[in-house]
Amino acid sequence: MRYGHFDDEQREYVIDRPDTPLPWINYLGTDAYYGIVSNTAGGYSFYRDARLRRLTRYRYNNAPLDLGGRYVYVRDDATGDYWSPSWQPTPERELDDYECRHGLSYTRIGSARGGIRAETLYYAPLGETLEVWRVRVTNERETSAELSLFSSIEFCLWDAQDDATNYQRNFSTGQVEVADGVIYHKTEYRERRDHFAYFACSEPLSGFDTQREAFLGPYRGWDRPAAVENGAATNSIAHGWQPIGSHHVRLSLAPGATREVIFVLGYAENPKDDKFDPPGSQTLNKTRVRPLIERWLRSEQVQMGYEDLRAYWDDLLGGLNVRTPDGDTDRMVNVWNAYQNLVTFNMSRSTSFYESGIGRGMGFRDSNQDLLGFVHMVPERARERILDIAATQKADGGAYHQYQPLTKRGNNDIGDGFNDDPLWLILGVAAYLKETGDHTFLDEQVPFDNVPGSEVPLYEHLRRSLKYTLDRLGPHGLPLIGRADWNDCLNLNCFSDTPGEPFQTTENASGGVAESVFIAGLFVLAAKELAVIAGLRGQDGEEAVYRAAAEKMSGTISEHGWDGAWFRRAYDFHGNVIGSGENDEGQIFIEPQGMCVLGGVGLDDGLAARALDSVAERLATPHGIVLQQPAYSSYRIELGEISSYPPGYKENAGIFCHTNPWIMIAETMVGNGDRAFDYYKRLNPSAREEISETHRCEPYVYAQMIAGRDAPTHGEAKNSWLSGTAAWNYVAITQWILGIRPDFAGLRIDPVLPSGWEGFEAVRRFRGATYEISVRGSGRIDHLLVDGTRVDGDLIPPAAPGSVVRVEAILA
Ligand code: BGC
Ligand code: IFM
Repeated sequence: MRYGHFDDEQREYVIDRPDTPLPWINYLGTDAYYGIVSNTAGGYSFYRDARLRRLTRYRYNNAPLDLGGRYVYVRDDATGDYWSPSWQPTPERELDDYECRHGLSYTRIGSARGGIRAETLYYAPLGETLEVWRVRVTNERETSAELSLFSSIEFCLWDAQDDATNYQRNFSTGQVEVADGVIYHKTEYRERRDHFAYFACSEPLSGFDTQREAFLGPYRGWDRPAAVENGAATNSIAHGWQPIGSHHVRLSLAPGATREVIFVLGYAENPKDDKFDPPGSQTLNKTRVRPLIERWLRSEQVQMGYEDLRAYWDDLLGGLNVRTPDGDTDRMVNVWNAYQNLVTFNMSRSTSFYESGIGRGMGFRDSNQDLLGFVHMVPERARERILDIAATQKADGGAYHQYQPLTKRGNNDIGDGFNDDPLWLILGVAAYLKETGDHTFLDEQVPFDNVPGSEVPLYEHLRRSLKYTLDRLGPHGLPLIGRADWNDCLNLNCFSDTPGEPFQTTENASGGVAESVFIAGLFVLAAKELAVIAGLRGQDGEEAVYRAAAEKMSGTISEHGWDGAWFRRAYDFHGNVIGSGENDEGQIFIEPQGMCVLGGVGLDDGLAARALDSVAERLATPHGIVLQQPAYSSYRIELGEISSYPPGYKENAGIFCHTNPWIMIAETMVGNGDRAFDYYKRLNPSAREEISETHRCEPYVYAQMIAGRDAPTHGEAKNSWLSGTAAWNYVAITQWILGIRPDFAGLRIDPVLPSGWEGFEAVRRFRGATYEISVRGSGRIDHLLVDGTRVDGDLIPPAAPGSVVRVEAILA
């Protein structure tokens, strides 16, 4: 069952009923001002930091779900009937029709009731720290209509964590000011004088409200605000309690007439030496923002801003466009997967329907992987991101697990000891180099732990990343896992002497001897990449050392990491094997099967193919590949958080979508295009649209997790949007199945297609040139025709920037 459809031409997902199984959200903003918006206008806005600069309030895990947002109410002043065109927060008021269009950084929600149609376009203009709501109201009746329109938002008192907990203080701090129809939210302004919010309307007001209780009425909810019911705002001024913003506008509409009303919600920051607002003045000087507000309340400006936003996305999505025999592939690659990659870049793991905006770290590991999905669209931003990440690395090569987006400093709360972290930096940098060819990047001076004076070339950071692993090998010669590796919940050095006690991260977690086969595979991959990089820098001695280290680790994996039919997962604190036929549960894990093969382990001796067969036999389900089997049926202190999840969820045998593309890529490496593509389609959100009542999350983006076969809700997705799943699925389909793969020496075309395909077309921007690619035939690459000239193999050397290159790839 579907709840909408894709409008491929407009690049919109069109939701045609409001009661989606879960809120289906979208993102506003592209740079500093951001928001989430659901299909019923739920959500909130913030400036840069979703915790410290939250503009509007949102209550997570509310009942009903997703209540609180950017609501508009329409009231028929002749009858007193009122409703919200976005369905929420007045779901009892039936709509005659409804449509929500989520586009790229904008959302439009509209509906009709009793012959009055209202539609709101929400977006945040490029380069501004504000959002606009353009409401269009049309009278579709044969008689004229006297209407009232009410806007509404609830202000957050900036720090979202404090806002949700510190009522003894916060019920007394709220302050607003209303001038010329603009509502200013100035809580915190008394002491800081450096930021405030404004909420403005294009039309003359009949009234306004800024105190929630005055607007809603005592003990009433957003479903029946007293001001709306009475058809009259109360001109309330908030003193403490819950400041809100609501404008009341009256509209008189002749039959067939449409009126446009624009609302602008924005954030303003005063410079330190502000001449407008000297300390001591209690009235906000509006001089700075007035002209900006005037500009964005104008219809032509709003239209222009919308067109600019569309052009911005045209340009970004121009990095890669494909036309294949499969519509779900085209739609995800060309629009939605690429869009999700950039959203993930902007948000990291901060803000979604599942991420509350309060846990503020940017992951060292996560950010390096996110980069794989957007480096071709915004290479210069990827460059900046890598420098930020690398500057948090410690001198011993170790990493803080997270860093803060505002200060860009390592985060001490979570600390370090996730021993896979440093290796991801090598993969992130390699991806940037392959995309751009910008090898001077490696000479960029980057500090350790942001300590001034500790700067060394970025290349030195990569060396230390590798050394970090080599300095930490365990009893089998495999890398020590530390607190955890990619699988945050595999806490093998966590134990308790008291049976039945909840797991804890012990003091000696990073000192324990548990080892990870996954990190071993990742090491082989990273060491090989660094060897190539060293070679390109003319450091041949080092190149040989890294190759030898990769080979040695490969050997160790074959010796101690092979279980007979698949790769083992780990050894625990006590030296017991994990992910082996010897175990009663958790016999086979997906991660090492993917990562060892990505590192090239077992490609020559058949182990890789055997491991992948085991994945197909033991882990694959129609909804994707589960993380491990059999699921842990009870909590096991010696394994940590993984077994705290009920069977089939999250790391305990859920379909952890992030890992599936590793298997897809591995399948292409052993030449199995059918299996690779089959796995790809099992997860492809567009291909799952048909089963939306089972999948439940948005059909236009990937979710982190789909419940595994041990779960009663097998097939149900959770945690959509912010996950490494987006980047890796994009890499799997574009670089390995379609095979358009940037490499150090140029662009490779090496498809491993499902049988039945006879090629596809693609346009790829690469290092400033445009490649128009046409792949023909089936089988593996035989030769290329580059502008008509035959090239044996799969590598197109980089062309002059600005040129357009015609490439025919002949498979045989
Ligand atoms: C949490 C896990 C969660 C993982 C991914 C970890 O830090 O402990 O519960 O699955 O992050 O979000
Ligand atoms: O690898 C992690 C990631 O860093 C955060 N989300 C969960 C994954 C698996 O535990």
